[in-house]
Amino acid sequence: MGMRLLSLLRRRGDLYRRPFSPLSVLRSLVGPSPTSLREVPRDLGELLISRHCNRGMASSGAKNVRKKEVKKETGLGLTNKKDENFGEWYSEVVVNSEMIEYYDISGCYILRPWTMAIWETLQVFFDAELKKMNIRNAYFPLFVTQNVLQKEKDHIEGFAPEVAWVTRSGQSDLEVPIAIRPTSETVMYPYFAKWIRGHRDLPLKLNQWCNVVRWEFSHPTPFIRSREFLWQEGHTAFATKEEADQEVLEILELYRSIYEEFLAIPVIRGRKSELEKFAGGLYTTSVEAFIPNTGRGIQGATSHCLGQNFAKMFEIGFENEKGEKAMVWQNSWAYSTRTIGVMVMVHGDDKGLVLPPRVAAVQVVVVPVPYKDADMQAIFDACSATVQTLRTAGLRVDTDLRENYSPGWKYSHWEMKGVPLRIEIGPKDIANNQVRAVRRDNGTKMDIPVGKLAEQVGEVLSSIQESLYNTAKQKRDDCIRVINTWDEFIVALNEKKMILAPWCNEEEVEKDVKQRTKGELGAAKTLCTPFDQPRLPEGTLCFASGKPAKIWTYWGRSY
Ligand code: 87F
Repeated sequence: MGMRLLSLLRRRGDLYRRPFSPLSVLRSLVGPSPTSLREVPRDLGELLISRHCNRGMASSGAKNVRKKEVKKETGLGLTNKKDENFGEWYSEVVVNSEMIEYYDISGCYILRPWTMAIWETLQVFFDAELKKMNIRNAYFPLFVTQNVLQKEKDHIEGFAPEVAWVTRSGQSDLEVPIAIRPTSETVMYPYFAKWIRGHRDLPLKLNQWCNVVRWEFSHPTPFIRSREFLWQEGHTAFATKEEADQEVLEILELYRSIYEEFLAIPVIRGRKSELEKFAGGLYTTSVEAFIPNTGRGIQGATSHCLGQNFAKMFEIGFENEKGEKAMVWQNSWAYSTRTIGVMVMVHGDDKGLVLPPRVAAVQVVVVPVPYKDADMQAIFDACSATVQTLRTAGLRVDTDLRENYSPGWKYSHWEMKGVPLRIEIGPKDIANNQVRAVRRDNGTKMDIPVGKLAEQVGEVLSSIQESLYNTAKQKRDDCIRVINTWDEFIVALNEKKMILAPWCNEEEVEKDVKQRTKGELGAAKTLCTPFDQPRLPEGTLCFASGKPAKIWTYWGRSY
């Protein structure tokens, strides 16, 4: 295990270190005794600890000590199965894993520390990459006046119902209502116009990390469709279209990294159709993921070239090197907390969340497994030493020494929270100078010699990261259908597939496909035209119009 792999899995800061809890209670209940080897199956561990507690308490003679009794496994598992009731399963997972708490305003959710740790990991990566590109952070206000917002009225029109307004302060109505930003073009661009004068002021490349509000009316879903969400929005201005074009793709590549390298989710990079692009821009590129269980595509992040549309609207002009007046070329791009929802949907299973090691707040959890007559002090010492060794190697490790929960309960708890690797330490492990490691993704168990802890745990985490990606890619690829005719298209759509089809690239035809596939589950639309285009044999016809096909495009239902 090279340092490279370790540093890949390392997260900046040690947010999740906790001091060890006092062991005295358990120690006094179980008492030091000669090590008994693992003669009892691990699953019985919790029964044993429960018995020990009772015995210890009985001998202590104090009635109120009984309260320390080990909790039974109640209410820990999921009641819904991923393959049977996906929507309910998802809601249950995000809550039971302690990522989300529901809030009393529909479409608004509390993002708990388990979620924020993931968001912060993505932020640290992306922010560092932006700095390499000389893109600087700024912060613009949350509010925007009606006047400025409407400056953009051509494209805002379609979005207008989603804009939330502040109309009152205390008991008095505001003279003019103030909008809450749904995105910040109108907030920022008047100042771009002010700050950009000559070619020396270009490029102007800003990013902001913030929240935005879109008052959605369709069914809210944590992370995926919420009325307030966190994102970064990048807004840049260049002297030339070439520079803008290049940045669009550089940013898209970072979005690909976030999905594929951090969240272990395969995505397709491509261009949006005219109908699906950001109406205010010139062209839109995106990374598209797919959720096999629902058969829906999901736009993972977008990187737009705005062309000169906004420059004209907001009069963002400059004097070029020849002393002539020119308009800037602009881009805007964003990814949001939706990324985390996609991760839950793609990797989660019937035991709960499954976290890719690179984003997990806790990559390894160490659980002591007390057995009858075991030397508890030795077990706890081994747990502490394991934590120490792995933390020194740069991994994010926690230990669960709570004395009022059984090992079995802890296993379920950390499985629900998706911790990639569990290390169990019992008497037999101590006798053999090893630990038992259990993978969250596939349940594989292995014994790791103490002397090779850092090295082997690092390797296992890398292997989990890789295998999550490969499994997700296999499942995604199994859902892709390449079709040529309308009949094949309908069959594939009914089978909830992501469909790669030869298309004439005409807006009217896409509208027609939408119309013809309208139904309870929603209409089919284009997801993207992949940059990676298969060969299009001469004479290939559009699956929907029968006209000559120009491109291969992904179609499907989507979020
Ligand atoms: C909702 C209400 C008002 C999306 C909205 O993608 C306006 C809008 O402009 C709106 N929903 N959009 C498009 C956002 C475009 C663009 N903004 C900067 C991005 C990336 C970040």
